[in-house]
Amino acid sequence: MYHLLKGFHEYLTRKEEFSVIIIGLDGAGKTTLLEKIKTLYNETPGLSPDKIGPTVGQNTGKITLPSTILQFWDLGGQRGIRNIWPKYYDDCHAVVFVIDAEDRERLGEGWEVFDSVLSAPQILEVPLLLLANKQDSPLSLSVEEIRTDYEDWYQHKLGSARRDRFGEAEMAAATRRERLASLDVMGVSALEGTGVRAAVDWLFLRVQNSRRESQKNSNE
Ligand SMILES: Nc1nc2c(ncn2[C@@H]2O[C@H](COP(=O)(O)OP(=O)(O)O)[C@@H](O)[C@H]2O)c(=O)[nH]1
Ligand SMILES: [Mg+2]
Repeated sequence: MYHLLKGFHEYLTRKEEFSVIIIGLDGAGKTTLLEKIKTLYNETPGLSPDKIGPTVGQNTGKITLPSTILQFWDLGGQRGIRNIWPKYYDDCHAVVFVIDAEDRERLGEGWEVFDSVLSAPQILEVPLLLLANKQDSPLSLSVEEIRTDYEDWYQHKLGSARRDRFGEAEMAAATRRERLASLDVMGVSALEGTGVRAAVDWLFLRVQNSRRESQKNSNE
């Protein structure tokens, strides 16, 4: 009887764990975001921004929400270590791409990398959130401007690709159009915490929904 009750209690209080990877160029604010999430959701606060150095390897953090645990992986963004991201793609339940909305000079480089994430086959079905970080800065592009900037960048790239390899670009364009149509972009300030709860709420809802989708598909 005890075991039965214990099992039932465990069933009721069971928490499902989901992995969320945080990627983007170095300096975009990924670690600041992760530490802010820890501070907002955990009893022991995360590191304060002045204690954060460049990320070598990865940082992790866990938060507990109703019946759910979100495990975050902040992966380094320097050029040499970006090639480890795909190793995490197979096991993640959501992807957060952080863009530095203040650094106009590196937006193109950011879009180049974002574009490869957008079209990575392992995560085509995985919820993807684009965060326009550093909204506290008056120099930052707004969410709308970020969206437009990416689309302009992409049209430009498509234009030059069309002249080179027509078929391949057309095919990739169809996949991307679909992905882009459902892409959510949110503005945050990892430094001040603005918009961070809204982003975590989004992740919470989306991982729950995509789990239900995959259960539905496997029952069919
Ligand atoms: N103004 C402002 N600066 C930020 C914000 N988030 C991060 N930063 C700064 O951007 C720099 C890089 O942040 P970091 O978290 O190390 O970026 P990472 O390389 O993507 O992990 C640091 O100087 C941060 O203080 C933000 O929301 N607003
Ligand atoms: Mg970092």
